Amino acid sequence: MFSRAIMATAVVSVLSIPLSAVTARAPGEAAGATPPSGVVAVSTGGLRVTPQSLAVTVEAGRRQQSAVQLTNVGGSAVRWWIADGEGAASRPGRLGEVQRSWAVTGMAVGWGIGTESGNVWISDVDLLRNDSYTPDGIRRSEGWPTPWANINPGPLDMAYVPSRSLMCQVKTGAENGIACWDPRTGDVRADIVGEFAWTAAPQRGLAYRPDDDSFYVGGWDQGRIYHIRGLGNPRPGSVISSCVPPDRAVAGLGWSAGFDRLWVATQSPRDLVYALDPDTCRTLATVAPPDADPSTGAGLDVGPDGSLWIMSAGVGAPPATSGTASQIGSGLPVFATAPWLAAERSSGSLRPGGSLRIGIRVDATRLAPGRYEATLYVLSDEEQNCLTAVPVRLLVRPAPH
Ligand SMILES: [Ca+2]
Repeated sequence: MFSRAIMATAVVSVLSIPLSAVTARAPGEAAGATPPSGVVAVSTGGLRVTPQSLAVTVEAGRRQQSAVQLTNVGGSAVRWWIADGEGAASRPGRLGEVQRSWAVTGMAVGWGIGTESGNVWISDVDLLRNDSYTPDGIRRSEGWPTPWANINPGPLDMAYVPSRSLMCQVKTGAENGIACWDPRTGDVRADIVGEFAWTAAPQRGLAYRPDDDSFYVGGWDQGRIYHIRGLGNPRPGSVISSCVPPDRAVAGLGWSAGFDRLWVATQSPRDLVYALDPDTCRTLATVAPPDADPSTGAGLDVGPDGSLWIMSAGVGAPPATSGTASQIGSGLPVFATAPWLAAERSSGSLRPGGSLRIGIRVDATRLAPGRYEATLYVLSDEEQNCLTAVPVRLLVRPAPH
């Protein structure tokens, strides 16, 4: 019967939180089945997430309610975010963990960076070119001049638009704007120019946000980050909102989907990289680049695995360096939302000792009978980015005839 449709593996909480709403039996298991050994709770710093996994059974065409419990067992307040992703957990690199770092070869002054189809594109602001590299820094043959970019500053930060297979890039000079080019030919296929608050001055950093086809653009001339409409909108480039980041020396921008974080590289004495709330520019995390050179922060991109690609710009003068590209962990996974799963709240904060039950909705109204897998990601700001992944297994049973 429907009233017995939800079942999950029993999980014990050390806090004696009533888990009746989220603990039940998997199909075929006896009541009160022993939980997996060692499974008590998952902790990310001070934030404990229970249960450690959810198993739900529901009849096709039905909805079901489950829940997770967040408890702050640490000594200070934590902010948290929760999101659902399809499939098994994607494990990101730890924030700031250096995965790759290489000197850019064959360039004068490497500056902007963007990734697509396994290529790492880097712009040369002195030779006015974009060239492609393997993720390990081997220069590939694909590379194109940028006659549309004026010298000083030249072609700057990049952001790939997957739906159009175009690399978009900040251009400055006679016309401040964005040029979008075909990585296979170098030809500009679209651009965004016009009279906007952000085209009144040169910009540096560019990020693309696929869920609403928009860009973020910003630079140190204005010290402001603009959220602007993308190419598929009636008025590309028009401003949706803007905010002022904690360090106004904006050089590069990147976007992490799922948890909606805007990454900002700065060209400052410390060259810090910030994760910001995209609506308010509030700082959510910071990370220092792997190189110690001051005031070389430049382009930034979020790679297909969620990691950050950052450029330390070449200096161009003796002893010349053409720049360093580094891939570092963001602490954030890459995932697509699970259409049948939803948390009732997406973010909040918890004081020490505080506890919160978050309803989880499972919707099988559009699912065929079968097994489905998803993950609930709970992120907290303890030690900046702490992630807990809660696997969700769903069995959809045929509706009774
Ligand atoms: Ca970028």
